[in-house]
Amino acid sequence: MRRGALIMFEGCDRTGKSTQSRLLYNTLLQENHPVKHMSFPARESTIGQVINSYLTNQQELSDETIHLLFSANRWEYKNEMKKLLEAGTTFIVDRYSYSGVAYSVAKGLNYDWCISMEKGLLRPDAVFYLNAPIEQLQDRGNFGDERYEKLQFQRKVLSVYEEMMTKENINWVNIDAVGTKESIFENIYKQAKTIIKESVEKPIDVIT
Ligand code: T5A
Repeated sequence: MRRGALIMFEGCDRTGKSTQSRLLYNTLLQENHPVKHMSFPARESTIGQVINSYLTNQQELSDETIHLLFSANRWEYKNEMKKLLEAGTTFIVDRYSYSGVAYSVAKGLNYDWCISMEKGLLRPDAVFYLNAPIEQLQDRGNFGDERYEKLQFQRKVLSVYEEMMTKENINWVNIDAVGTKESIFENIYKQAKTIIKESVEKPIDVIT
C-alpha cells in the first residue's frame, strides 16, 4: 500500500492558508487523489469548542492552558490521521504544531516548553509557509475579528516563524503570499505534486 502525504500550511493570520489549502484539496479531489482537508484548531471537538470560545474572546484562559489545549486538539486526531495516511490518503492541513509554537512563544512562553508538547505528533512531509508583509494583510477580509489579529502581535509571530525555520529540521517551502490567489496556487500546486510523489517512498515519521 502506498501511503499518503502530509502537507501543512503555516503562516501569520490572513496570509491565505485556508484559501490555498482548500484550492489544493479541491484540485487533488478532482484528480481522484484520495485526499482529506483538516484545519487546526479543529473547532468541532469538545476541546476545539473551548479553544473557539477563547479565540472569540468569550472565555479567558492562561497562556499555558490554551497552549496545552491547542496541542491536545492535535493529539486528539493523531491516530485517525496516521491510519488514513497509511491507507493512502493525503492530508492537506491548515495550521499544525508550528502555529502552536509561533503564537505561544510570541506571547512570551518558553520555546523548548512549547515544542515539547508536539514531539510524537506526525511529522509533515512539507510545510508551505505563506509569507507576506504584515502591513498588507490587515486590508484582507475580517482582519481584527479574533484575539490574535493585531499588527504588533502578528509581527512577533512572524519572527518566531523565522526562528523556527532555522531550528526545526523539516521541509519548509517558503511561498511568497503576495499576488493573485491563482498565481500563488500555481506555485504551490507544482511543488505539492512533487512532494506527494516523493512521500510514498518514505516512512511515516514523528516530530522529534
Ligand atoms: N493558533 C492556532 C494558535 O495560537 N495555536 C495553535 O496551535 C493553532 C492551531 C485561529 C487562531 O488560532 C491561532 C492562530 C490564529 O490566530 P485559524 O482558525 O486558522 O486560527 O484562523 P483563521 O482566522 O481561520 O485563518 P487566518 O486568519 O489564519 O487566515 P488564512 O487562512 O491565512 O487566510 P484566508 O485564506 O482565510 O484568507 C483571508 C482573507 O484574505 C483573502 C481571502 O479571500 C480572505 O478574505 N485572500 C486574499 N486577498 C488578496 N490576495 C490574496 N492572494 C488572498 N488570499 C486570500
